[in-house]
Amino acid sequence: MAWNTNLDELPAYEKLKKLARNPFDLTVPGALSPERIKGYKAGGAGFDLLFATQRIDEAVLNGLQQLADQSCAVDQFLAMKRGAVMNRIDGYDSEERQVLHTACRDIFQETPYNAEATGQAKEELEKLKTFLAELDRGGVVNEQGESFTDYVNIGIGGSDLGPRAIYQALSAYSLENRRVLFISNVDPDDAASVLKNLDLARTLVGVVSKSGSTLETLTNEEIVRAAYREAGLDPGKHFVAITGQGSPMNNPDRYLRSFFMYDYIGGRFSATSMVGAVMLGFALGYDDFIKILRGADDMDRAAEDRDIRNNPALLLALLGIWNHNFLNCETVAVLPYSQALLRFPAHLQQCDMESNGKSVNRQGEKIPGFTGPIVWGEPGTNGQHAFYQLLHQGTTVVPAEFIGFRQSQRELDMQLKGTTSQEKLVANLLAQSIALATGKKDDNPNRAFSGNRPSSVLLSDKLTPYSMGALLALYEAKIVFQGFIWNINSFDQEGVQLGKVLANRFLQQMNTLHQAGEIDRGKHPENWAMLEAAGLLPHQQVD
Ligand code: G6Q
Repeated sequence: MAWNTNLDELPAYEKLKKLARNPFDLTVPGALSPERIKGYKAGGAGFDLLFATQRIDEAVLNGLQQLADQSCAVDQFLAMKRGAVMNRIDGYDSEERQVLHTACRDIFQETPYNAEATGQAKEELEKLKTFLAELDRGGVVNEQGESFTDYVNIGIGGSDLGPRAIYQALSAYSLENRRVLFISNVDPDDAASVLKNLDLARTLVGVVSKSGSTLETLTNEEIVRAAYREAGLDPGKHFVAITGQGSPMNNPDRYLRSFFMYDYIGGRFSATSMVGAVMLGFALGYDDFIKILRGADDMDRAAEDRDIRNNPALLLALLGIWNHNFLNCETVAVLPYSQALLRFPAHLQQCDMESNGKSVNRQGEKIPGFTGPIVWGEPGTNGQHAFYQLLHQGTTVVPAEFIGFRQSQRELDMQLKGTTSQEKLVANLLAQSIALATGKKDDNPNRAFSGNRPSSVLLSDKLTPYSMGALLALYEAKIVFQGFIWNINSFDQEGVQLGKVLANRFLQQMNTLHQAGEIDRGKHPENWAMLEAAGLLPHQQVD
């Protein structure tokens, strides 16, 4: 089959459509047999994917394998790794870029897939290694000769979500006396709350913006620079830039150090580039950051396996397509049974929905079926005491992706009533997966559970820098595989660009108000009307 074929034109599509009329019934007594649970297990890079609780059987699995083969999913993934221009729409003005986030971690082999991009990644890593070593041995210190203990990350979207999720996930591994805080929102209270109780003198500020022109980030940078000047400190001795080469922020005179990421790395896929590296290197140390890259690289390699049973990212992508396009489930819940993964669903909301929330294919034609689902989630067991009611008994079926670990990260745990807290956590995860699948009959309709609510379970030994890297890469690969199979461009974000333009238009109008200039009500009258309705026009200017 050729690339660039719509899902519904692949031969396996019709076959799967037929199978979807009568999907595997998980509620039949004995359906979730020990053999099924044992047999429906895939793995790679330290993760097991248990998928017996999906509404599939061998025929569906074969169909999904065919879907992967016919859409050339793995070939497209390999082409992406080698540097094909994947970020494009044929015949229309588009970004026309390579997609090479995998090159950031393809640093362990002698012959990387894309030597140029991996060479650039290695160069930046060397710069970072030197900088972190200087911080450690007191070569880079503040004006008083003291070491830096805090780091403020200023960035938004891809320059915030992934790195922040990873930092939170791995805070158990933080170096002593190192703390990271984040400012992302243009809401002035975000910056204010971080600046409160912060010892600016001992803080490094990482300003992260690939474009170097994002309103929120530039505004917050100026707020923090002003705080430094007010405190009598030189921002040039505290501020570090992480940006695209050639961006307006590429001005080393204003920064203590500048680190670069490149055009071919999309913001939401940039956590393993310098975008995440500088902050995570500060917090965890260089070696632990490299372990994140190792885990990601191992998962990137597992994603090359053509057998879906050996490729957890591809299998997760296909199960998602089965639930979404064939069983018509519109959302997917990502439910980490790990408090440290608190922000991981937020990262996935961006990475998945910004990538696959598209309506036209790679030829610019309207897509006939569904593309990306709505992605959401919260850690368990907290979620169980909240929205799981709807997962079990709501009128909408929400497929779930559970993520769990056999061991906790920290030492503190104890046996209570015969089990540790970690065991209680994992037991809850497994119990939920089974209960959603099998349901429960009851004469009281309010206490009956319909079952047949699909889920998968991703399990690893422990949430470490290595497994965090692997988990990140697993979801990145899942998202790009789905995009390939839907024949969409997962790598642009016109909807986000639109937001930037719209905000600027409003801001120009509000600026006119500040300047007490002429208001041209004929231009974007809807904006003026909204400002007025929102009570944001000064009285004298309301006619
Ligand atoms: C990610 C998006 C978007 C981007 C932010 C920040 O893929 O493009 O979330 O990361 O808008 O952009 P900058 O890094 O350029 O400031």
